[in-house]
Amino acid sequence: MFEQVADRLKKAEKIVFVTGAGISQESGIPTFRGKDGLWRKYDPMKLATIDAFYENPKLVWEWYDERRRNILAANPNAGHLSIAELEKYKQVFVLTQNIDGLHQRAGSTQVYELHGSIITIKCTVCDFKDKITTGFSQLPPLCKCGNMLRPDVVWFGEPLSQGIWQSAIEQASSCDVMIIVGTSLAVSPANLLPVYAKQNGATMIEVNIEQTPMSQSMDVSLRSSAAKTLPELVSIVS
Ligand code: BJW
Ligand code: ZN
Repeated sequence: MFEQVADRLKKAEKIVFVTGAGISQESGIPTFRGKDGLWRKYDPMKLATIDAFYENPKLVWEWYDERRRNILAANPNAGHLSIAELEKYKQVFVLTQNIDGLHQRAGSTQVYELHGSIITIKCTVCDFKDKITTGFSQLPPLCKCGNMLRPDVVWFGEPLSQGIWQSAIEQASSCDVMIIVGTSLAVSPANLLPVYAKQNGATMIEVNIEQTPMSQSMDVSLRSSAAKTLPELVSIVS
């Protein structure tokens, strides 16, 4: 079975990755639902919704600011780096649920951030949006217009950016191989992307230390860590 997949990987023109928190776990960034996952310690409804933000903006900001500092101190791992390296040989697109920017820092050039970015802030009222280059003198930080700034991430109940979502569907629907890495596929609509690829006849590969709801639909499921497995997969085509 693996040989057949290796052959399709070699012949593929376009490879699309769908990535989640698991790919950054080996960079020291915690996942959400795993053993040491963030949602085991914190209630997502108190930290990752717009209602929670308006109820306690300082608490939500303190949580994001601490995560932002951890993320900025982290480095891309062998998983991120090998996806970037694959661009030397194939057309590669990365559809990521991660907000950590590690794919871009690893050198990937075609990255769609489905759930936004922790490096960017936006105003809750006006159109202001910017990358954060320094720390904040107060939390929550305020916009020049006087209203609160918030992290530019997608919270529960919020729609994904329409443009990014449409592009993600297009890439998923037109790839030869989809490689799904380190996501529990618990969150919609991102968990539909493998369905689009499968419906269009893509070869499906999963890299995850645990089973997921889509494992049965895969051509091959590799039960091993992203930083160990992705370099091995990329070496097949290089
Ligand atoms: C390894 C590894 C290693 C570990 N190597 N593998 C009921 C009520 C309210 C809402 C809903 C509801 N039912 C459905 C919804 C919709 C909701 C949803 O899906 N909820 C479900 C959880 C039930 N979705 C939404 O609300 C989305 N918006 C939406 O649907 O809009 C519709 C709409 C239309 C019109 C008007 C209004 C709305 C938005 C979802 C936003 C998700 N946001 C978060 C947090 C924000 C960003 C942040 O702070 O970081 O995004 S939640 C969190 O989950 C984060 C992640 O991107 C996302 C996905 O998690 P991921 O990446 O899969 O991580 P884990 O931890 O789940 O899995 C890690 C995996 O890695 C595991 O499988 C491990 O085994 C593996 N692993 N180490 C390889 N080393
Ligand atoms: Zn403003």
